[in-house]
Parts: sequence; C-alpha cells; structure tokens
Amino acid sequence: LGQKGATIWFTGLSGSGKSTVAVALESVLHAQGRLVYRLDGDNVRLGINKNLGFTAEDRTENIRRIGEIAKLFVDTGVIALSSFVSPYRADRDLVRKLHQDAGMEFIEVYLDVPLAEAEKRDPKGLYKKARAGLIKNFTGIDDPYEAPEAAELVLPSHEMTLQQEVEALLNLLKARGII
Ligand code: GGZ
Repeated sequence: LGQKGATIWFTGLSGSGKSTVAVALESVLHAQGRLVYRLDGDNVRLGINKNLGFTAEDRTENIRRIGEIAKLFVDTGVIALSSFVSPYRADRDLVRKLHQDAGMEFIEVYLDVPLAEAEKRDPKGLYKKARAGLIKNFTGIDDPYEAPEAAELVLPSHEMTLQQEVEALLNLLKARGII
C-alpha cells in the first residue's frame, strides 16, 4: 500500500541482456514483496501489438503503446520493467515525457554492449539471418540504434556479472526512493 511505482526502461541491441537483467531484478523485487510486471516481446508484440512489425513507423508505435501501458501499471504502484530494443531516441524521450508530465518515475537503463559482442552471442541466430539478408531492417545491421545520451544507468553487461547489474539497479532504486 502506498508504494511508489516506477518504469524501468531497458534499452539496447538485440542480445544485449535486457531481458536477462529484467528477469533477475524482478525476482529480487518480488522477494522484497513488491509487485512487478515485465513487459517484453512475448506479452506485448504477440498480443496488443501483434499488428506491428519493424518499420520505423511500427517501432515508434510499438514503443508509444508500451510506454502508455507501463504508465497504467505505475499508476497502481507497480514497478514496470520494460525490455525492448527501443532504438530511436525520440521514441524513448516521448515515453520519458509521458511519465514525467504525470509525475511518474522513469528510469532509462542502457545495456551498453558493442555490436560485435551482441552478434557473437546471437542467442536466436537473428544476426546471422540479418547478415545473410534474410531479415531486413535489423537493428545494428541495417537499421540504426541511437544510444541514450543521458540514461539514468549504463550497464556494460559484457563486462559485468548479472549480480553486479542487479546491485547497481537496486542502489539506484533505493537512491530514488522507489524501494
Ligand atoms: C531488431 C528484431 C527484428 C529487427 C525481429 N530488428 O533478441 P530479440 O529478437 O528477442 O530482440 C529483438 C526483438 C525486437 O523487438 P522490439 O519490440 O524490442 O523492437 S523495437 O523496440 O525496435 O520495436 C529480436 C527480434 O525482436 N527482431 N526482427 N528487424 N530486432
């Protein structure tokens, strides 16, 4: 009761570790008794946003809707963890503004991993397909990723343990009075 919600917005290349750290943070916050909801491709792109693809227009609309959904969760005191590539700065800035205009916490977390590292991981084989021309407009290959200029937190996940990433997030949430 009376707990402060917040949106933690993870951004970074495919394979940069957004979902991994969101899952780990979720479990720690749950253990502390917080309500947390993770927004990701599985529950958003396959559901409410299933009419959207990966053109610039569709990505912008994808992020706009996710931002509005996150706000609804924050309204109820939930911590919303959003894990999307969200490659365009203007789209992320719009979601930030939506939150800040409503007096809500918005924390942008940049998974700062070099393309070569993400491509080396290639957990779903998507970079390989993009390099072969089988997927068009793939972020980092033939579609841009615009890195944040003032993220609240930068996590070079290739140089950190998962535990260190979670620790950094918890420290920030404490400093902001969210936990
Ligand atoms: C980037 C793509 C693409 C293209 C399919 N570009 O590693 P993943 O698989 O699970 O993460 C990527 C995910 C990106 O969806 P988002 O909703 O996060 O993108 S955005 O924020 O830009 O709207 C990748 C897969 O879907 N994927 N095609 N062309 N990633």
